[in-house]
Amino acid sequence: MAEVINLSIEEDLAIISFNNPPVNSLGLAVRKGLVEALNAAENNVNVRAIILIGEGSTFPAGADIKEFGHPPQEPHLPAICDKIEKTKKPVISALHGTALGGGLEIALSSHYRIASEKTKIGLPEVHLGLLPGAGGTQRLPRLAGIVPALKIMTSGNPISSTEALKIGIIDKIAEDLLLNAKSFARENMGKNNYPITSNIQDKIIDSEENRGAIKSFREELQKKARGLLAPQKIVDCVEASLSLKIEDGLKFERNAFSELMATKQSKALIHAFFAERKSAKIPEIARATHRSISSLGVIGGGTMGSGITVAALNAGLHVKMIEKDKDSIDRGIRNVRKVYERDVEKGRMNLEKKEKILSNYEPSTDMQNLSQVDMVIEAVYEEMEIKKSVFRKLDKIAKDGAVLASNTSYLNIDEIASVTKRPQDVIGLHFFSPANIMRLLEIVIPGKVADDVVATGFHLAKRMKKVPVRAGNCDGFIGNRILSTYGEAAGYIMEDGASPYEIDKAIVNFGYPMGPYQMFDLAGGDIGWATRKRKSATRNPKLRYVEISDRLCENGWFGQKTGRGFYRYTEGERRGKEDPEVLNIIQIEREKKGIKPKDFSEEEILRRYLGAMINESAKVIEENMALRPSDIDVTKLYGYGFPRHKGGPMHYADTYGLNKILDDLNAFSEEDPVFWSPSQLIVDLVSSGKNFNSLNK
Ligand code: 3H9
Repeated sequence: MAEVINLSIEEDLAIISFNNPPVNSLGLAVRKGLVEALNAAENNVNVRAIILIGEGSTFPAGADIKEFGHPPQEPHLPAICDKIEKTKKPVISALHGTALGGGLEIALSSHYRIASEKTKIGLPEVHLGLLPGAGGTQRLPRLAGIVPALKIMTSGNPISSTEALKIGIIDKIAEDLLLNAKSFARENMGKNNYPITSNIQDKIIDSEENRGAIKSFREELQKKARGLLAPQKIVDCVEASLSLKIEDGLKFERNAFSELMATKQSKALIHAFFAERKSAKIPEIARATHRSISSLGVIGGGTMGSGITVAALNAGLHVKMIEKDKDSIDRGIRNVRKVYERDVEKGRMNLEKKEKILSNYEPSTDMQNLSQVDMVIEAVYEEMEIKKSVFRKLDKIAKDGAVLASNTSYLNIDEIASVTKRPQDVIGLHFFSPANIMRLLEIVIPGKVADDVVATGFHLAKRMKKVPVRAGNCDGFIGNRILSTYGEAAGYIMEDGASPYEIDKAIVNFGYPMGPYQMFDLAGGDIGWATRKRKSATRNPKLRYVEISDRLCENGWFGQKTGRGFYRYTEGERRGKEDPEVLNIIQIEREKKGIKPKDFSEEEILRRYLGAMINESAKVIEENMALRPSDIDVTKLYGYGFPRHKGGPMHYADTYGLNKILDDLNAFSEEDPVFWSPSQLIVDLVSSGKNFNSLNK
C-alpha cells in the first residue's frame, strides 16, 4: 500500500509529499508520517532545506474532519506546526489546489510559501463551527495583518494566490511548483535568518487602529452571524494575539478550539458538511453510468426557466430556450441577459466572458429545435394539463435517449410520464427560485425511470454546482410536503392564540432568516391560495383547516407585492409593520370557531412548529420518499432556511431527544389525533433506543 507521506532526498533537499487522497487531509497516519519524515530530514546532514508538497490534486485541505468527535491522538497538529517552525533548516511549503485549514496552518508555520496561480488559500474552520486550531489565529494576523486575517477566518472563504501574495501570506506565485520550490529552497538555504512567522511583530501591534478593527468586526458579526459562537471566538483569539506572546496566544487558541469542538453548533455544522456530500450517493449511480449531456432544451422563459437556463449556461452547456410566442421569448431573453448584465456591472464577469457564455444560448419559439438536444427541462406553468400537453409534444420531437425532465414543485411525475411512450426517460427536477442561485435540487424518481436517467440528473446537478437530493414521487416531494405540514401547525398555533408576529419572532430567534408569515408575504399569498382552492375537493375533511390566510387573500392582501399581507408595507420598504386589522381578522376567525385564545411561550411555539416538521419528516422516511434522514436535513438547510448551525430537523431532533419529541406528539395528539399522530418510525426508534442518525449509516 502506498505511504500517506513520502520522503525523497534529492542532493541537499528533502521533499516531503502528502499522499492521502482525495484531499490529503491530515489524519493520524499522515501526522505520524510527517513527524517521522521531518525528523529524518532534520537528522540527515546532507539536507539543507525541506519542501512540503501535496501529491494528487491538492496541498492538504485541512485536518481529517472524520476524526472530530473522537479522542484526539498524538502527534497533534499544533505541535507539528510548532516543530516545523522551529526546524533548523528552512521549510518551504509549495501549495496547489486548496490549501485550507490545518493544511494552510502547516504552510503558515513553514518559513516560505509558494503557490501556483490557481491555488485557493483559506481557513474555513468557521463553517464547521470551529476556529483554526493549529496556530492559524496567531500566525495569520502576524503575516497578513489583523483586518485581512479576521476577514479570512470569520468568512471562511478562500482567497486567490494573487490576493495572498498581495497581503504577504505567500512569497511567490509559480507554475511548475516543484521545480520552483527547489530553486526557491536553494536560493534561501544556508541563510540563518529565514523568516519565522511567530517572530513577526510589525503587523500585529497593539494599536488603537487594530483595537478599533476588532471592535467593529465583533459588532458586525453579532448581526451577520447572529447566534454563532465560532466567529466571536475567532475575534477573541485575534484580540489575544495583540497582547499575548506567541506561546500564550497559541494556548489561548487551543482552549478556544477545544471549547468550540464541544459545542452543539460544531457538531451540527460537521453533520451538515457530511450530509451534503452523502446526498449525492444513491443506488442508481452504483448501478448505472449517466448519459452524456452537452446540449439542453429549456421550455419556458419565466423566472424558473430563465434561472435554469443561466445555471445550465454557467455549467458550460449549450441551451435552447423555447417559448410559445415572440413576446414570451423576448421576456425570457431579457430575463437571461439581465443576470449577466448585472454580473458585469458588479465586476463579477467581464464582457468577453459574458458574450462567450451567451453565444451558447439559443432562444426560439419553435419546439422542433429540440429534436437533437440531449436533455429537455420543462419549466412551464404549474398545471398538470399544461405539463402533459408539453410532454405529449416532446415525446414526438425529442430524439431517442434524450432525458425529459419536468421542473415541478409538487405535481405527480408518473402522471406526466404516462403521456409519453418513454416513461423510462422521464424524471422530475425541482429547482428552487432563483434557480441560478439556490443550490438545492430535488431529483424526483417516478416509478418507471431508468437508472441511467437518474444518474444523469445527479450528474447535471454536479455540473450546475447544485446539492442534489433524491426524492420520492409524493405530493410536494420532500421539501414542500414537510413545509405544508409545519405551515399548517403554524396556522393552528395562530388560531389558538399566538399572533403571526409572535410566531415569526420565535422562528427567527431559533435561527431562521425569517418566520413563516414573513415568508408568506415575500412569496405572495396568492400562490398558496390557488393551491388550497385546487386541493379543497380532496382535502381530508377530518383535518383541521384554518381560514385566516384565505380571509387575507380575499381582501387582495397577497403580501409585499400588494403592500399588505400579514404585515403592512410602506412603499420601498421590505420590512413590514404589524397590522392590527390582521389581528382583528384572526380574532373574528377564532370567535367563529369558539376558540378562546391562550398564551404561547416561544418554547411552546417551537415545540409545535418543529414537532410537526420532524413528525412529517419521519413519515417521509417511513414511506421511502427520502433515502435517509440526512437527506431531509440537506433539503431543509439548502431550500428552506433551516439554521445550518442546528444541523437540519433530523439532526436537531436527535440532539433535542427523540423521546421528548414523541412525548410532545403524544400530548398534542390528545387535542387533535388526526394531525398530530406520531409517525411509526419515531415510535419504533424511541422504543429501540435509536435515533435518526442510526439510519444514516
Ligand atoms: C481543520 O483543519 C482544523 C484545524 O484548524 C485544527 C486541527 C487541530 N476531512 O468536498 P468534496 C472528503 S478543520 C475529511 O466532495 P470537492 C469529503 O467528505 C478542516 N474528509 O470535493 C469527500 O468524501 P466522499 C478545515 C474530507 O473537490 C471527499 O473528501 N478544512 C475533508 O468538491 C471529496 O470532497 C475544511 O473545512 C476533510 N478535511 O472540494 C475543508 N475534506 O468522497 C473541507 C473533504 O467520501 N473540504 N473531505 O464524499 C472542502 O471544503 C472540500 O472538500 C474541498 C474539495 C474544497 C477541499
